[in-house]
Amino acid sequence: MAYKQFLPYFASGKINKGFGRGSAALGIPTANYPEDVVSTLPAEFDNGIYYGWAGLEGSVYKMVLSIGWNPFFKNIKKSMEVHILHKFSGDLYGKQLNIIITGFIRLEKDFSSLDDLIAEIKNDIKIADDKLNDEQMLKYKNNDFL
Ligand code: RBF
Ligand code: MG
Repeated sequence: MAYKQFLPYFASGKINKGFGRGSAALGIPTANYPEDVVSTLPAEFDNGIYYGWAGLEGSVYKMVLSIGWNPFFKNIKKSMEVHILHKFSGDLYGKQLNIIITGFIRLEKDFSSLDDLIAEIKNDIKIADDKLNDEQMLKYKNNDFL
């Protein structure tokens, strides 16, 4: 797997309006990065589900990230979507989001139902929440980049 050579990976950009599907259909809102940030990813960076830290307006949160074509929804454009492990009251469109991707969870998959996709994402969130408590991962939390 090629992703290993790129971690930790630092990215930042302004949050774009996505399809709104994350909140509406899944109940799991995601902050979408604009195309210029997605196209900056190295070509060999594997599509998949990652975790790390998100910096937004001076606070740092745990996050999970999906990179790829969302096979379940058959997207034609590659996306880079961050789910922050925090409940926000309003939407985050236009805000600057800095992330450090510190670990890999799994490859993107297709699912036979929306419920299966949601269950898998909830499991990803649990894995991220847990892994980010490791000392090796916590050391990135105070990075000035965020
Ligand atoms: N979409 C897929 O088609 N397959 C996946 O395996 C998949 N895993 C995801 C894991 C996480 C942690 C998140 C936040 C999203 C994932 N998605 C996946 C993307 C999901 O379909 C997308 O967030 C919604 O379609 C909203 O754009
Ligand atoms: Mg989204």
